[in-house]
Amino acid sequence: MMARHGTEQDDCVLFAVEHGIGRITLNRPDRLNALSLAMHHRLSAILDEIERRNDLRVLLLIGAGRAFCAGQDLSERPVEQTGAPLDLGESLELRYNPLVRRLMAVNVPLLCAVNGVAAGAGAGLALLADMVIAAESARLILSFTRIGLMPDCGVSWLLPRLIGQPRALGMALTGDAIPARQAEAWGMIWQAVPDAAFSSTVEAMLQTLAQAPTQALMATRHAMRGAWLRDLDAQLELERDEQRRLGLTEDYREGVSAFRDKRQPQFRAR
Ligand code: T3D
Repeated sequence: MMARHGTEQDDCVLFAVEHGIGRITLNRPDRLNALSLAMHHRLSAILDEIERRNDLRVLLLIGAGRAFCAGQDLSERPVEQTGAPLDLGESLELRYNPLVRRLMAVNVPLLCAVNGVAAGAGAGLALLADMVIAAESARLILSFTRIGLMPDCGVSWLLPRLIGQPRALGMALTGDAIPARQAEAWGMIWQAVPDAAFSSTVEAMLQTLAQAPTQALMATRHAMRGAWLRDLDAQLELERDEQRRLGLTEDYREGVSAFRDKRQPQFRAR
């Protein structure tokens, strides 16, 4: 009985690595991959493994079935029960906030493939990726206010910066579903693609990112994500320091050599 329980917990989020590509699949399709406590535990263990590994070049986050993720599993929120109410602040402190921080800090590019609806914390997880590719039929919903909550997972910080205050507020206050094409037009995601081309587009992007000079990509992420918090002088200094470091890497030497030789570079993340 115990072993079966363990297996179910492990299966709720899948993780596989091949050729430098790590794939995290949220895997409770009958619940639209709503985030249960077991999924949080499993994601935490997967992130432990990711932080230990040194063979990853890119990380994919995707959902199984017709949804990306429907946010917090509301079947784990028995609001009709009497007794001490659940402390949602604790839920954020212990689970959501560490998950957001750790996903944003993985030391390879994070690609989020939004295969279907992304609601609540599911939308939050999607938006924190370095790049988001969505199937055209997918939609993003800040469904928090629909159940009497406010946006979390850093959405209230990130979204106004991405798409501006009026759109971010409109989306959050109404809880309206934003189709993938509109999300792309608003600058919320990198690309919306026809459903038939979704898998091939995601795979092509994974290959591109896996073969890229990883250190240069991570320096770029670090510079751009933090740019909102720095003034121009600080940003110029950061660019100087990071360019100095990157100029000493094998990948830089390979990039320049390949350009001169008119061949494709073979970057090795060194
Ligand atoms: O609690 C804390 O720790 C605080 C943190 C909160 C973070 C949050 O994420 S709050 C927001 C929670 N999420 C939601 O409010 C979204 C709820 N879901 C929906 O609004 C809709 O399901 C969708 C818009 C995502 C999709 O709609 P639709 O019509 O395509 O599918 P559906 O029929 O509603 O759902 C299919 C099944 O999945 C259904 O189960 P059934 O009837 O077939 O047995 C539905 O109950 C289940 N499901 C969908 N979302 C959730 C869920 N079950 C549990 N939790 C869910 N979030």
